Amino acid sequence: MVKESKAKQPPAEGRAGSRSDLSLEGMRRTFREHILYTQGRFPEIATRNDLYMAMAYTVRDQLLHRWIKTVEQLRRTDVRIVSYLSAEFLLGPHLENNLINLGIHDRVCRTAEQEGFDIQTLFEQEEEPGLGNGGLGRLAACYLDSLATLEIPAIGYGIRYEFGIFDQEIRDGWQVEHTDEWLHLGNPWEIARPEIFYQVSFGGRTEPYEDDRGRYQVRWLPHRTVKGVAYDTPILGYRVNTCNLLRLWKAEAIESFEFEAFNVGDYYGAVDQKVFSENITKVLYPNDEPIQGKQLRLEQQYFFVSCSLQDMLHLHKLIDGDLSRFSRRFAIQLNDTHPALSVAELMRLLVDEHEMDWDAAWEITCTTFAYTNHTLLPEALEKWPVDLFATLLPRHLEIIYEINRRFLDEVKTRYPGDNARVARMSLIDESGGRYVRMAHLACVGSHAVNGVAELHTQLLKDDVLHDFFEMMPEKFSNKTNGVTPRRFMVLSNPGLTRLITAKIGDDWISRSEELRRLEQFVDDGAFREEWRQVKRENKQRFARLILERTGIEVDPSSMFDIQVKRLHEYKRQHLNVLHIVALYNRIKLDPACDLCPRTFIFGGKAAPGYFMAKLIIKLINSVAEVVNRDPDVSGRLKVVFFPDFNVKNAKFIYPACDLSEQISTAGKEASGTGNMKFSMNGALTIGTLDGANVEIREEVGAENFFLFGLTAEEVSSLLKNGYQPSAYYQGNPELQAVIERIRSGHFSRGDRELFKPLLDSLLFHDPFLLFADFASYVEVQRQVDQAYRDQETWTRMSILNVARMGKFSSDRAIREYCRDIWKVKPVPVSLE
Ligand code: F58
Repeated sequence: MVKESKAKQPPAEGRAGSRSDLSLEGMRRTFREHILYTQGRFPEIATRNDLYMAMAYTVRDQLLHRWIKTVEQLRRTDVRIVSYLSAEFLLGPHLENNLINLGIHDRVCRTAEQEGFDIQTLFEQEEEPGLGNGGLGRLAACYLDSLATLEIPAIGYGIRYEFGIFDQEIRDGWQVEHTDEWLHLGNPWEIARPEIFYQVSFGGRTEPYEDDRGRYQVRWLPHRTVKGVAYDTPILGYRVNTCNLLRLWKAEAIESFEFEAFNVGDYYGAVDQKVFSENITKVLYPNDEPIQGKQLRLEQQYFFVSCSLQDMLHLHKLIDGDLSRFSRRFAIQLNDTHPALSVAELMRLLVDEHEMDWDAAWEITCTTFAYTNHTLLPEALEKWPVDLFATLLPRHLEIIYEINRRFLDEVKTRYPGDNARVARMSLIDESGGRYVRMAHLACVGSHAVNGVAELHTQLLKDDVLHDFFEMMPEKFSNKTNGVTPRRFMVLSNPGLTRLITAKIGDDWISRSEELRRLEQFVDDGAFREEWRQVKRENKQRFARLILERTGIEVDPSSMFDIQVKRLHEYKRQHLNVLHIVALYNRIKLDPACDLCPRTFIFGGKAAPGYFMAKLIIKLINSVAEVVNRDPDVSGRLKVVFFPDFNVKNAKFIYPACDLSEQISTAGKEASGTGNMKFSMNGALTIGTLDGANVEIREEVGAENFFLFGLTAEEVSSLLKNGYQPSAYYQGNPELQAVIERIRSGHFSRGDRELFKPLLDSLLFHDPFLLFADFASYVEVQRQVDQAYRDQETWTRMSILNVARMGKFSSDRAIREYCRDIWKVKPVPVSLE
């Protein structure tokens, strides 16, 4: 793995003999002590989990040592702290990542090997905290890594779900969901803080009163109150001493039992109250689109927002005391609209609880918050029924009405007589039922609003948030997403990391622009051969895992063509399937036809209630079953659905890829981040001009990217002018044959009904324009097939992809947020 350059290593600090001793001997001793005194085990009978736990505690000691130093440094400096509010953090396993960031990964692995100790099985033992659905949650995790690496004081705030994203099993080709019991063997990375808790109330009514200064005030008389308890996870930066916190909230009953109810004999009523409270943080909603109107989801959002803001106010009071300076202490980023209630809650805390004037409170609120939008799908914009709001958060609804009243006054002044605009911009949607529009609340209550890729930001300005952009253009900016090279290169792809580091040193790990220096080796044949060797080994490693998890044997010398991401019609996994069936048809027509051997690999979870997405999984598996067994295919095509795609097994997938499928309908994918992870690991992309694909292509060069399909503009005008999928269908015999092959029941044991809903949707609606893009996709896939035959050229393209992907490090993204939005600077931490 990475060679640890002495210069970059923080000093081997820590008092000898103490738990912060980072020497091998010191860590060995701490490890033995944790087996005995933390796990309470005799080493001879320690289980694999005991060993993993002891190892994790040994590493955590190192993190906490650095966290203490970070806090001490913050106490000495008057700095602004970034507070990243997100309903999801998809962290992935901690152990190996922390070893890398501590700079001791290779040393620990080498020593373990010498002592005959299989450290890989310890890494395997860790259950990942799957506290997120997909891109948005994983982005939050990458940003925490970069914040710490850039030595920015920061706190992540979120929800400690007892059950994260479900585990996926494939049974008879269908997705089956299992509860994610990530906490069942304990979580050594978190520190429970039973003494850090806040009360959060729900329901009831409000009541006006006059305060002692004769001012109009409102008090909220809630119906019920729960307690939020803090659980902290230390987040260490890469080879720096900054160790920030991720603070997740767990809901508990205020008292274990309501004693009054208990005493009058209502034992079950009392227990109900406890169960009711704890329900709030029981489970992550497994949808990658919002579920509108689910009360528990709104409770989750308010619960974590309220705990987090109360915590920030508490911390601020400890350090400063003057609330008017709150926004100088905290820069709060809203990760999508899930925490947008913060705007109303901060106003409530300042105005009702701290008796601040509305205008002063509003000024603080707007200077504190910034909002990131992550979607372009209009149906994915969150809105909550006003009735539900009134029942659950009556005071917040009043505050939102007041914010709206003042805001719409401004709109009316700016655009006199433009009633349509007022209706469009209102925080309340009254176009059919009444709803609170969370994106509008976030826009109005923030000083900065950003999209996550250039194209996405442009479409926000032109379309989704056009009125807001027109009225306050200065708020809008773009912050193209990035991913952390620590997890997605160093940890996932040790072979490539070693090869790159041998050529250009290891600075690129925290200065990703340095990767450009690889370009000078692109003409070096020996280097290209080493590059291919790394890819070969990664493919062999993944092939073994595929065999273990699916029973399917794949050929590592075939092209690995991979699409892993949440299942969604706009992401068009089924377009990929149509192409596979087209190739299959060609083979059936001409068994000798010349095709470059390919292994098509899919992975991703479908929302449990999303019928079409689940049917697409079934289709992939059905096609796989037939294609993989057909003797005519004779190994030229293989199709695999790799089950339970998550952060833990992603490390085997990205590095093994030759061709990355980023084929969403243009204008639908806000950014995508998987596209970055693949390209950084030397895969070439076949993709549309959507999300960050546009910028990836710009960076790596059009000649190193397989582009196909309509542009966002073409998509939108086609839809506007009445798109007819049948026109494309009639004009394309190959497409007809593909559809006919599926319709005939060839992949469903003669069942012509099974895939009918999917085919009908395509033939009669095709909202994501698969038919319109089919011909172009198939043609570019033909070019891919040709290109892969020339391995020398392919390798050049692969090297250039990696060399030119520096922009897509989350370090770059976080630097931009720091400079343009949060106005914060690094605060180095020393261990002295
Ligand atoms: C994703 N959104 C975007 N939402 O789809 C993707 O293009 C982008 O790269 C990524 O955010 C990061 O910016 C996304 O993952 C969710 O999962 C939400 C979960 C909660 C319900 C609503 C969707």
